Amino acid sequence: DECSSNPCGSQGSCTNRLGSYECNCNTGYTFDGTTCSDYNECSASSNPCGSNSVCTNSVGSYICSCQNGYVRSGSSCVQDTDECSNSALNNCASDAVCTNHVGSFSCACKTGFVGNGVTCTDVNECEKSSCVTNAECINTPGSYHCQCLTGYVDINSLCADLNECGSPDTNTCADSAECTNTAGSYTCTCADGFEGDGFVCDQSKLCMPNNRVHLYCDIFMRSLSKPWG
Ligand SMILES: [Ca+2]
Ligand SMILES: [Ca+2]
Ligand SMILES: [Ca+2]
Repeated sequence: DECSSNPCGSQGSCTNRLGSYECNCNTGYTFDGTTCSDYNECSASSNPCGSNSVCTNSVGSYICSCQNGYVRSGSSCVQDTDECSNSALNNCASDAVCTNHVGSFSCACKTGFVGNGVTCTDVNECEKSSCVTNAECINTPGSYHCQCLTGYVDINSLCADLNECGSPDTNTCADSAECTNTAGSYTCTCADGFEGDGFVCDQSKLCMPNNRVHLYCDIFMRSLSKPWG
């Protein structure tokens, strides 16, 4: 009984015959006269992978891949053009993403835009999005941002009133005017003895050199020498 020495190997079953034996090999293996060895499917007269493909033999099986310039579509290899690689080959909008498919392509609007991919329109997020109090929404192509209103400053993503009176750099009150901070702005008021709109304050006529006898002006002129030098 030749089968007792397992001549067919691990990939086949052995049948004892009179003075001989027979190997019944597993799929992917063939009887080479002695044992069950790998069968090279790729050596068959017709490519088992089909047209436009490359067959690569492996132990007990084989692998199919597509030739250069071809892509897999189901179980066959077909020629495809990457329409996305050339804007002349697709009609996607400039604000869209082009995706290549076998035999076709598709367009989808980028984030922040709406449309069918061929036409994409900016979403005006400011119609819905709510910025914090005292901020305005600025719509931009594909996005938006929030910006504190004039007179407010961004502090921890909130818009807080700017105290313009805290620094001469942030107000244009006249030197002889009093600055008063308000929500979102400030006011300037000419000091006593001065006349004007707060931004330009002229010395009151009361205090002109030829008119200094006025009691009020006298008090005022004395006070001037301290805070305003
Ligand atoms: Ca394509
Ligand atoms: Ca937008
Ligand atoms: Ca203010």
